[in-house]
Amino acid sequence: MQEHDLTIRNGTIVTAAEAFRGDLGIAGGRVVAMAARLQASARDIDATGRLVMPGGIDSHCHVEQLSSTGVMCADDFYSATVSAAFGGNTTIIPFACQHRGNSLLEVVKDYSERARTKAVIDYSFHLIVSDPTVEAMNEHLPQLIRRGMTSFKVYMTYDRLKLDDYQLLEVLSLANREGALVMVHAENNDMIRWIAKRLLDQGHKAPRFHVVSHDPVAEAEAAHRAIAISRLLEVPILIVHVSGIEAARIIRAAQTLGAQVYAETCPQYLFLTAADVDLPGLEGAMFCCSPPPRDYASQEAIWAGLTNGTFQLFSSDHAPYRFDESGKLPRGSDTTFKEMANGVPGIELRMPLLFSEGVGKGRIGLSEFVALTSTNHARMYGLYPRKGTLAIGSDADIAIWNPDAKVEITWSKLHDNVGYTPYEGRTITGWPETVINRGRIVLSSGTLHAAHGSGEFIPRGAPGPIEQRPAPTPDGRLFKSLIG
Ligand code: DUC
Ligand code: ZN
Ligand code: ZN
Repeated sequence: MQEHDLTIRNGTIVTAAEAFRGDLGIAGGRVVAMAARLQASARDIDATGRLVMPGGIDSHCHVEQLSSTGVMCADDFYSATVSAAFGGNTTIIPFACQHRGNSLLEVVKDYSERARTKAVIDYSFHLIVSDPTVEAMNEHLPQLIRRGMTSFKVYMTYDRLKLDDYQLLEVLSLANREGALVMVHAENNDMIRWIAKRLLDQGHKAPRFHVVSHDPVAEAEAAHRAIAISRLLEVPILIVHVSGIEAARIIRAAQTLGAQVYAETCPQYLFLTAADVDLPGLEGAMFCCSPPPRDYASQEAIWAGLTNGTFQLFSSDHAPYRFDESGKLPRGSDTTFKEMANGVPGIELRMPLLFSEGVGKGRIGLSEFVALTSTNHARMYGLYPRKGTLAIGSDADIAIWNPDAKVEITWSKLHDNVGYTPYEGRTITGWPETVINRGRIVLSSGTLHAAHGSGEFIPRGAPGPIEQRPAPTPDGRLFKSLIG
């Protein structure tokens, strides 16, 4: 009989397809046995009353990244991966960000070096492409794709990052040719700029005007345009951090037409609204991200999108900036909404929040939770089946959850370097107690065991298809076309 380095017994194993009582055997960093009963190995975890799930994959987080205005994130690869691990993750995919004038090869070299000595869980990189020069397009991107960075993010907004439509066409067509996936930040730059200028001219500087300037129509228009570009080329596209009801509907409509449009949403669009940004003084800056949190109708539409198949991915968009001059408030109390660093933290709370409010409140099932937080990320970004599932031969990337643990959220219990959480004071139910990455126990019972630099870079394969669920048409035409 095969010797196991570690066994996990008596738990409920959950994958994106099923949940069943079973035991896991791990050897050489991989799952090598799954059975109703296994003998305990020398190292054995009793998972009675616990859920044994694939470790989370947070495929949208900003770590040790310089913003386009020169602000460095508050989390480096150490604090970000520790925080991610405490939130049940075993892999993160942050962004190696090209600013204009930068060589993508140099950007990746520098980013790899930063990660190598610090990460405590596995990681890969997306690229951010802001300067698609001939050299970047013809040489650097194809080379980096071959080295396993098979996805890149492009921006339709932010003056110093945005691509125009022609450039978007070029980047999508290259991605298709070379086997990569394009992630799009969809907001109309000129609409936002135009509104913001008029607000500032009239003396409206407070954080809540950030939400006013990032009107939902700006998001919906850009989503529609990005989809049109993708349809024109018949190339898949992924619209990230969808916040509003209108954008969600536009994406759903395109999916119903058969367009290869995928979408991601994030905790801030389920659990925050514009009212959170409307606080006295500058405090609302702690809740400002782009696109911004919206209203209850949008929250409901985002929940609906998680269950009806509009969204394949639930990511954090962790963008860690402290509430001080190093991040949110570069000009102290004089900072206007246009000058604040954009983004909210969420790498540790992404899964606990969704588990508590989604699974715990009956909005999504356990397997949907696993799909939205892990399996679909692995499939979408070319990590499957090595990661994102529990199967013979997969990496032993596992989070063991106590579904009954009650936790009052307070920043001092978290492990990021941000200094606050937008979810302070909420009580949630369910928390990952033990996290295992490639068979290594990264943490258990609140104690970190993993050393700096023990996480590995994981090169990724071609982006994989995810089954899209067509929307039922209200008048039954889809049904009729199927049976003649
Ligand atoms: N918006 C982004 O596009 N990126 C980081 C954070 C944010 O709010
Ligand atoms: Zn973005
Ligand atoms: Zn982001």
